[in-house]
Amino acid sequence: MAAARTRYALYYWPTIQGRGEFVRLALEEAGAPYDDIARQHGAGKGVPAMLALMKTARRAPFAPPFLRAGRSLVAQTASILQFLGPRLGLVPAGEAERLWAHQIQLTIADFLIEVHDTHHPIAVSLYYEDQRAEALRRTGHFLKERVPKHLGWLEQAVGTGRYALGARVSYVDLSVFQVVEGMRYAFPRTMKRMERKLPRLVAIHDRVAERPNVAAYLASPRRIAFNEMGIFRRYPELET
Ligand SMILES: N[C@@H](CCC(=O)N[C@@H](CS)C(=O)NCC(=O)O)C(=O)O
Repeated sequence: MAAARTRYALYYWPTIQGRGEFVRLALEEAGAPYDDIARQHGAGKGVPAMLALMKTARRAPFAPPFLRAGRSLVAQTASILQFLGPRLGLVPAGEAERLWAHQIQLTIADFLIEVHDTHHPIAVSLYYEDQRAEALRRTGHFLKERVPKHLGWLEQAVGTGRYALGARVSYVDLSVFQVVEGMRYAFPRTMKRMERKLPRLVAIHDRVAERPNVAAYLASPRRIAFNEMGIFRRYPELET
């Protein structure tokens, strides 16, 4: 496969895990060569380069993350993973399996919007501090109604095998890992309560964390720590 020699360029914000992390995890697990453009070239140069591409590229993306692979420029996290999956050996070969993987990833994307809206329920242009009352109200509903529904669905979606799509790891498993990590960071009390009901997600999380390439990545400076600029934020006052 010519694709095996491709050097990828990831375009994403340099100071957060965010949605870019789902792509980073796939590249890291596969040991694929890539440049994390905004991080490697610094916010002063890398971010302007990223924003410029959003203006000038043919079929310009709406928002990061996006990935350059040769002449292809792919945006939307789930589409990037759909594109990378076969190239990196991170999805099974069958059409039905690939559609299922994509469906799960799109549902995770929906969940991420809801996670984001807990701290930005009114407008992305406002600071969290300017929408705290609404954030509190929204998070209450999110934790009580949406987290059990989403994570309960994901728990059964990943099946009973070693990994979500069977014996071999796929990008879905890496995303499950990231969702569990993120939720533990943002809502530790809720997760402590809920994890009893999510044994398969926790098992996949643990298996992914132990994979050599992932473990090396997590221990490296390439893994940005969770913080209060990303999607998963810890505001203890929201988790009442
Ligand atoms: N559906 C897109 C969402 C992309 C997105 O919302 N990116 C954020 C960062 S995680 C962003 O920079 N958005 C800018 C904007 O919406 O104006 C995906 O899953 O990749």
